[in-house]
Amino acid sequence: MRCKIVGVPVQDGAGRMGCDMGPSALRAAGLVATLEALGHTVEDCGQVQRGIVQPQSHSNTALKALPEISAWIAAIASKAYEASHEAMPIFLGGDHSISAGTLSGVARRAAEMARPLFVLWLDAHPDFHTLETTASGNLHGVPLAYACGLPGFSGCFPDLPVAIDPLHVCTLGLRSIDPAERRALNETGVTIHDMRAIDEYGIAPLLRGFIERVANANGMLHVSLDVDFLEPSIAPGVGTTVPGGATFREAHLAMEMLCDSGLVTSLDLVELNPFLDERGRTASLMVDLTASLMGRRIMDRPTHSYSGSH
Ligand code: NNH
Ligand code: MN
Ligand code: MN
Ligand code: MN
Repeated sequence: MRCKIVGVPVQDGAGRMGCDMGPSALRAAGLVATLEALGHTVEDCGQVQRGIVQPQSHSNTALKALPEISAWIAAIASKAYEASHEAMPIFLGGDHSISAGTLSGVARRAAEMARPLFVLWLDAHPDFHTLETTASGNLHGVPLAYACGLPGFSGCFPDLPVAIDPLHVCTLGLRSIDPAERRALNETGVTIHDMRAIDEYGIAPLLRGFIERVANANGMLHVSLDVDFLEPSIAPGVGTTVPGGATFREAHLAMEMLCDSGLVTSLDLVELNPFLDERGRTASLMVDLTASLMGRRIMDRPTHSYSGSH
């Protein structure tokens, strides 16, 4: 596969500083060499540059860095559209506000190709606030709502070229949902496989159901992987740890199943905060998960293809 690495050093959307070092840490953990060793052609496109910041105000006075994030989204969206031309873009965050831009850009690409865009959101949080409902004011809490066309973003964030159908969005791993997000998720019909569902049914049947929907619709699939999807004891390098996350094997299994599906067309690796990491272990885990998504496997064929005698 042809991969394009796009660094997106945004930190203003998170509550604490350090995510701007995420792209460097992912590169230092060997992302490019890892993908090349799996047989992919990799082009490192360097870092996105923020657009011009226009002064802005909003009735929600809790909002932090609205003009800066808005300028980032515009620049990221155009880069995402460009990088998704006959290549698989891998966006290195940066906090999760970058996905407002990556989703906008890849949704425009999918519309142009007349294919539906599906989104798999791997996160402890749904990031489904609007500019009105966020109480923290941290704009990494809004990108999925923006990309799905929820009201209240116009005039503040760049106009969306095309909104994503919430019925094409599946969240996996949620365990921290604010009341306003809960209401909006219920109203829009986003699929929610929260941690309880993963505990109760296992991650494989939940993910398989979504993959089948994408395949049946000939969809494109954007995967957005927030570090805090993972259990904090294995992934400490993130500002918003929530106990009870996906285990090492649950996360790898999800990536392996996505790889086997052949459906993934773009990827975000977000919320890595190298300032909070322990000797690069979270960065390395994110690279290893990307390797599983891109073809590294325990045996040289999928386990489910084994048949006959044992
Ligand atoms: N919902 C909370 C907020 O809006 C937390 C969001 N933090 C995240 N999202 N890390 O993935 O502030
Ligand atoms: Mn997130
Ligand atoms: Mn999160
Ligand atoms: Mn549909």
